[in-house]
Amino acid sequence: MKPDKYLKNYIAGALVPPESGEYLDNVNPATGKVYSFIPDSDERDVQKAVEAAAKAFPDWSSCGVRKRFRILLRLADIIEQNLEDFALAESEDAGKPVSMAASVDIPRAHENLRFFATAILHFAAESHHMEGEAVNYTLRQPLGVVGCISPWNLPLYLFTWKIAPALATGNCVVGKPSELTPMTAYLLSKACMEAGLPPGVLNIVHGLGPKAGQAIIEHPQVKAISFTGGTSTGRKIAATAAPVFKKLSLELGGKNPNIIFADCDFDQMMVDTLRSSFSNNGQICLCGSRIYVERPLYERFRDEFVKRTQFLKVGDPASPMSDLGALVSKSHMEKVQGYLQLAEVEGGKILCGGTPVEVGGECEGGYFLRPAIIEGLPIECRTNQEEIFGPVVTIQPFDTEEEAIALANGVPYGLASTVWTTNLPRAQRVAERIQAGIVWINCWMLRDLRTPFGGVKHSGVGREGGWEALRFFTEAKNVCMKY
Ligand code: TXE
Repeated sequence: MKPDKYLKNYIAGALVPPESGEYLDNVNPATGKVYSFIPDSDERDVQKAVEAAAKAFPDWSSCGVRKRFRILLRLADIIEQNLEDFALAESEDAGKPVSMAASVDIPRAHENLRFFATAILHFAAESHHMEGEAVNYTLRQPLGVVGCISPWNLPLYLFTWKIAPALATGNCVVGKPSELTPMTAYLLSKACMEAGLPPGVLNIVHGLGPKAGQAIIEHPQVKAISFTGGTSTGRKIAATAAPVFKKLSLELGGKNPNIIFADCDFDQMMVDTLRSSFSNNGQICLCGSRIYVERPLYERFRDEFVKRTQFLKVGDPASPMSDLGALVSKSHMEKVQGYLQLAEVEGGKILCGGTPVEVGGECEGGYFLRPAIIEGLPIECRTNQEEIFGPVVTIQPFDTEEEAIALANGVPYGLASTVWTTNLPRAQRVAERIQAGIVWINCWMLRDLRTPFGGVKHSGVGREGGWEALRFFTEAKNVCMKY
């Protein structure tokens, strides 16, 4: 299943060009060169996609869970059978190492489909008995046409995380992947055709957020929006969708704390802290970007962390030797570099990294940056308050549990957090008090797809994962029957 030079929208079961006839450049971030073109779709394409979805809805929503289960499993199998092509496409589009796309992104995409395909077989609603008088039962009905909008950092992983529960519950979807990383969603449309997904059940419209994305949000027939992306985009989406009472699930930014106590398992903590800091160049909403270390361990931690970070190989995403590839775009790289300059203005000391890497060869024009560690910044400075979303972390010592919790909670975000200690009562005390949707104790990014996933404060509204996602994509209707 190979990428094409000119991508097409997937509407009503067919690959079609955009109504405008216009295309946007698609850049390979590892080379800085345009390598394909994506539809510059607008409200006319979205209208067609919504019409196709609305037409498909009566059959899809009433065909029974077993049929939906079988088709979604077939789709998962096709992705798995074409893992190499999908991984290469993801790497070329997003700049991440092929090894990462092949071991994390694409396997998780087919797992998402399998997880929700099977979950729907076990999904049940409640009943409430009023003794001697009546019984209430709850119907969980699909919403109709829903919108799924996903970002560039984990393209197919997050796109399937949304569309799988939406489709499993019987909705029809108009989806839009990020304009920066459209290729695996395009391959997914080919896979849907091969899997026999009925026309219109899933429609994929490519294009810019403020144009194609906004048209999906605004469309009166789109009943719910599931969005992952930046907090300011989430705010715009909420401002459009809330006044017309659309259901909203918003997974937004993070500024996640890692709290490391001196009694932790040092070796395991170091391995996972390196991962939580720099996996995918820090471009994962779950990455820890503020690291707080109990003072007796601080210097040992700092020296070892700097040493291991300097050892990370930044290079050609196609090479199996590369730990880190390119950042997703030129403008994102400039944003991250801007934060590094700001950190110095704010009085921070860059202990390592932060400089561009000349990879050379094919990758001469790519957006490569050495991972950076910054020391000496207070919690209230912008570097510690704003989401950078790059290979940049700050480190700081703390003296008491109370202080660590105050630091962890001292930002507007609240997505994920990590606590390292062998003192389990303390771990649980801290977990209770951290303002975040996710707390990892002595691990990072260990994911069970049944668990609720999402953030508090400016990190979002609602939860994905497990039953939460199936509930989001259905409307509860209580039926009360007197006897
Ligand atoms: O994301 P956007 P951007 C953070 C990260 C990053 C910042 C901005 O800090 O630097 O956000 O990144 C679509 N109506 N995260 O600007 O714009 C867009 O086309 C409807 C964190 O690249 O939020 C894309 O499909 N849709 C994050 C999706 O929204 C709109 C992952 C996300 O893009 C739209 C990505 C609109 N008005 C960035 N405007 C995470 N939490 O994982 C844009 N879009």
